[in-house]
Amino acid sequence: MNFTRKDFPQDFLFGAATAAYQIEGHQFGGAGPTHWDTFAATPGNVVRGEDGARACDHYHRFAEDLDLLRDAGMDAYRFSTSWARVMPDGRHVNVEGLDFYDRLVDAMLERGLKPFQTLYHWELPSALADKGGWTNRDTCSAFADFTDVITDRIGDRVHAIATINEPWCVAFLSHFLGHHAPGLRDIRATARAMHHINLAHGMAMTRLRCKGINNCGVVLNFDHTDPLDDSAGAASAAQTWDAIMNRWFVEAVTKGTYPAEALAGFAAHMPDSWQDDMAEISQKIDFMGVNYYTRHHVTEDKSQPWPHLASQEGPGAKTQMGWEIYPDGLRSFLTRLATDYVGDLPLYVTENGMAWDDRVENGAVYDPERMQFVSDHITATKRAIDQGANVQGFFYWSLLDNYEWAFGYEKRFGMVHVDFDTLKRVPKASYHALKSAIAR
Ligand code: IFM
Repeated sequence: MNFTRKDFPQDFLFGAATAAYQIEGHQFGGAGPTHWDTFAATPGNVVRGEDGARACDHYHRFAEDLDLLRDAGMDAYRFSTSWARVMPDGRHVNVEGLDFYDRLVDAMLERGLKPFQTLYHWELPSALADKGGWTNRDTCSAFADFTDVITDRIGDRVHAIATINEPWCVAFLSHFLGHHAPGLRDIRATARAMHHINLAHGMAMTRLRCKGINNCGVVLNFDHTDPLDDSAGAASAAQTWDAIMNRWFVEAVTKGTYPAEALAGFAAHMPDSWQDDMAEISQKIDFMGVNYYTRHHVTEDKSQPWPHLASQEGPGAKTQMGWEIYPDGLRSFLTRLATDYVGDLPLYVTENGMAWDDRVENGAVYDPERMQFVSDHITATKRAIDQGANVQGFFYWSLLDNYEWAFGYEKRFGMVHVDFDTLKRVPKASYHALKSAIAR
């Protein structure tokens, strides 16, 4: 790797991230059904119809997984707490679920890892999905109730709490593009979900503040967007895409507004009196999490209804996901956020990583592509800090190979290889390289 810990400010945190449904094993510990279980059980949605029933069995193997983080010299662990595990029907508490997160957080602290909790990383309880999920405003208050329940149990020991992971994926990817649960392709449902997921963030923040909890924020995903060519149509399509994907959430949370280019399509479908929610949505946060993976080239497509655009991957080298590797996009977002939206508010790179078709050979995994990727993105983060962005940490996605949503177990993002038959963990070469780079 082309950096060491000494290149970063003294308190800069290095860590890795995961999410509950992707690793825990949802058939254990009394967790309730989620909309991802039903999405996966519907033919055509997920590669081989795979779901998170067993995943990495982290539910039983979390001690071994946390040892891996500690042994790598990591400072922090970003994890999520499953709503459907804690409240299987979205309303009533499953004590076994709370006990699990209690043990998990204590085990992090025993290993000197700072717990970075995410409240919602996508496993919506089916009982709430049945009532319209994120298209229904009531889901926001149910989420605030879940926030109370889980915070009353572990809020005294977590270092930081993010409300929602990647609201764009929860809303647009899942209700407009149909790639994630609930798999809708409906602009009205999308507009409602785009607003309600922000409101859920705001209501959860209100509950956290009522309890006097600090170090709370939200995790947004950003996609570097360039026009495909020099035409005016491509320029305007890129602006529209940037508004839907990158600006909708950050503008709402930091300024209490939605970008005009996105409202041009969504306004007619928004819930009544949505403007009245913007103050709660834009209340003060303590940090912003930034998830960054790739860039897109965008062009106009007038043959399609709004947003009249088509997007394609940029020309550079691609990961196993087919995503272009473009490290400077991370520098660019971190500095853009500091300049245009958050000023000196602490930023964390809460996800960055790549999938590759990794194989175990002679008991080891050699992944030079990932070593380069991580090195280049952490160096891009350093450049953003040098240019004035207040970035305080970097979390690799992901600690383990895991359930990659609609791609099932096919795409391997982990720094640790998981054999999904035996569940054996094998740290990859990138794990060892990062460990050397961040050794104190
Ligand atoms: O696996 C996902 C994660 O759940 C959210 N951010 C992107 C990752 C890679 O697709």
